Amino acid sequence: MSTTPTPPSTAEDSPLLISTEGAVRVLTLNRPQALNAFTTGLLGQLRIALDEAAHDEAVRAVLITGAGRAFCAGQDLSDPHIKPEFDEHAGDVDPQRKPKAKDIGNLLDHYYIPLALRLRSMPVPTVCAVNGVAAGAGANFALGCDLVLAGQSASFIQAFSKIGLVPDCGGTWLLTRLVGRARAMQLALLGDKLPAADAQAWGLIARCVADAELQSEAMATAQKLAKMPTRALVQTRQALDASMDLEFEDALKLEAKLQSQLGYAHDYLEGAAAFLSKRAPVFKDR
Ligand code: T3D
Repeated sequence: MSTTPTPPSTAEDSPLLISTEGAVRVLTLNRPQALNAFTTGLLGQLRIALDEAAHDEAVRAVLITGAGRAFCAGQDLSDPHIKPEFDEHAGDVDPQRKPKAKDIGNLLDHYYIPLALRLRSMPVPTVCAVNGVAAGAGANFALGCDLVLAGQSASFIQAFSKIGLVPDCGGTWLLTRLVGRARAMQLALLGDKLPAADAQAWGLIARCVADAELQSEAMATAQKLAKMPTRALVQTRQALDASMDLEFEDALKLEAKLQSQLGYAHDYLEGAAAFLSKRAPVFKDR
């Protein structure tokens, strides 16, 4: 299985559209004919695009959304690249070798895990605008973002159980932390559709908004974050994630360690000075 992703393109027919609005990098999943389902090509392009945003000092927030009526239907179940190596290179292999079953773990190792880790370690805040159904890995990729907004007609489906799989792309970790074990089990076992309004009520996502306002609200949120002290926002993500596995005293110590680092940074000095002189701060740390 190849691990070298194709470079992203801004061509209209590219599976990933990339644009920039001010300091916000916008990534749009663009396979509407298949509800933006992930192919290995799209997964690779997404990872490269996130890498590029991470390394571009001018980018201070990332906004992710989908083209068409869906956000993402998860793994493209017809993607030829996920068929076994034996099938793809039938002429090259030992004819005595027996075909092995498709190793989905391999797909996760090479594509989903690097993508989920890249998303969760972004040096800038991430916003997801869930514009329609988010199923399987598509749901969990969305939930891996820092702030998730969804249109009222959007929904979340842990589709894995319906095809004999466990939640992946971080789903087991994310769901239990976001909604607790009982609701995580309900979502993961039954694989039923959870409407966006319920997702908000359950604490799975930050906000459910009117469909017509989703993109403008998400962009406004991303632009707001882009003007804020980026390093502090990212360390807040790290501290909140770490807190789930820490004793109270250890969480206090982690907070002190992070404040110690941030207290010497430009943004704290700027933030405090701006407050005292009653002017708007200009943050620049990343
Ligand atoms: O190899 C592995 O499996 C690795 C696993 C990785 C993790 C996963 O993500 S596993 C979960 C994979 N996703 C699913 O199981 C979801 C499958 N899709 C659905 O259940 C439904 O499509 C939705 C509930 C998401 C939406 O339903 P609906 O009625 O609004 O749309 P539809 O008619 O089902 O789909 C529209 C088209 O998109 C259709 O194509 P067509 O008939 O118009 O040519 C459908 O086949 C296509 N589509 C939808 N989901 C996928 C897909 N094509 C490929 N892969 C998909 N996941």
